[in-house]
Amino acid sequence: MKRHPRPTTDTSAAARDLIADLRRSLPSGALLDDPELLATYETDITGRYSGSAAAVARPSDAEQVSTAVAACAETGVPLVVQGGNTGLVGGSVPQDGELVLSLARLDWIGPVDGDANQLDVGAGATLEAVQKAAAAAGLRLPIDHAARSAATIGGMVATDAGGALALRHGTMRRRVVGLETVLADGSVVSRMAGLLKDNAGYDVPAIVIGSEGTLGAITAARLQLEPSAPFQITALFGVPDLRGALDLLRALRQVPGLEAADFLDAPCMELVCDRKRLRDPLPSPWGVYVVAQCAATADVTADLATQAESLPGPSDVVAATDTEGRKRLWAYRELLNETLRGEGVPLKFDVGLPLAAIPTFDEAIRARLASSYPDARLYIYGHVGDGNLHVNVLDVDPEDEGVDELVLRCAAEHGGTISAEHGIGLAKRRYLALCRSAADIRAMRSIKSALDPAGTFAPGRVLPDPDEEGI
Ligand code: 2HG
Ligand code: ZN
Repeated sequence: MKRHPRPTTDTSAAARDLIADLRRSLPSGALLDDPELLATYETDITGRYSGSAAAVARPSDAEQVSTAVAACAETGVPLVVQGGNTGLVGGSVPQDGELVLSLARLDWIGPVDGDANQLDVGAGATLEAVQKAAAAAGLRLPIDHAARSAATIGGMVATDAGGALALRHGTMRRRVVGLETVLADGSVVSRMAGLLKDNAGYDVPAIVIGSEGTLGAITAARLQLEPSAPFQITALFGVPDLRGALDLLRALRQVPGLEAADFLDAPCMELVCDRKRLRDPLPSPWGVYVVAQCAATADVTADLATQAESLPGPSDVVAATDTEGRKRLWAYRELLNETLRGEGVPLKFDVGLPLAAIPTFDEAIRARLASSYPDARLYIYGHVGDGNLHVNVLDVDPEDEGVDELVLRCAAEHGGTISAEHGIGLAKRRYLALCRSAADIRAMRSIKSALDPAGTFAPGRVLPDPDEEGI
């Protein structure tokens, strides 16, 4: 079934009015409408989702964002907020001639507040730039993922991004102690004081975080940093299967400072080694590889070794404490995303499961996919420590929604969520009811219509259309 046809460019009168209005009200260079320049904003990183934009607005401060949002509300042209365009669920790809509101130019990074260990940043600052700013002050932003050089803080807050360190440090939500948001009427809600205790009224920022650009445009955030740990160790383990990985996780929880436990299955390891010309990490092959990391105030190598020896089943391990060595071990896991993109258009799923259900989910998904799509290639990896599995399916028609339903239904049947950290976007909105009750979805609709009654922000994302055949 084709669900994401590429619409023709919208030349409607409303779009023309909007473009004329924005030309008048934004500084020159802040509006792009040359079709060639629009192309990179119109397709996502995987190539699965694309659409057409009326134009791209590139404001450089919150006031200009407010101007652009108000112009959209006035002319009735919807908009989609875009950060680094690294999303995987079609959430920030324009549809049917929407305005792309690119916040990439809001890339300022303030000075570190050394009293509170907090940092103000613009929505367009990349994760990597903010990590570097924190490090320069002897601190750390403990959130990380492989798209760090392009993903922006605004996008990560909007999707409540997770990543490898969520096991100990939580998702983006836990880092945000202040937020500035432009709402659909152009008004700006600014809560940037960074107060750790502040319960005056409803927590508007808490609702905006994770709303995937459907409730407002995040223009700035105040982030909580942490002291950096003097000792870090990364270990790559081989274990027979996911049950072995869970045994390992249980043991690793005894090691001080455990902050990440990612994994990749054997086909992932074979593929990444082959395509990226990496040496096998361990002398013999294993069914599952776990990349774990501890950050502590003292050397925990001995604790790690003790726990590794205590495992009930066979295992092997290689570890590094120096930066280069640790990077080399993470490379097996981190290079997977681009490796898979190099194989075609991967169908990507980002499910979350109760830890105990991981092995049975894994068995079920392999069996169901093999029976319905015998030619499909399946790669499973992700963050075993927090139950977040990235299921990637290759060699199937990217327009075939049957795979989506099969994977997401399987996650829901195992007590999980259809979206752990990538969001719902366009990709999964039809399936929201698999893991959210009717009452829950009704409450979400009420919030959406209260904050954005005209549907200016990202229509059709997250919430299923009431008239769409949902699941
Ligand atoms: C990761 O954990 C990211 O590497 C991206 O969440 C996963 O591309 C993916 O499927
Ligand atoms: Zn991930």
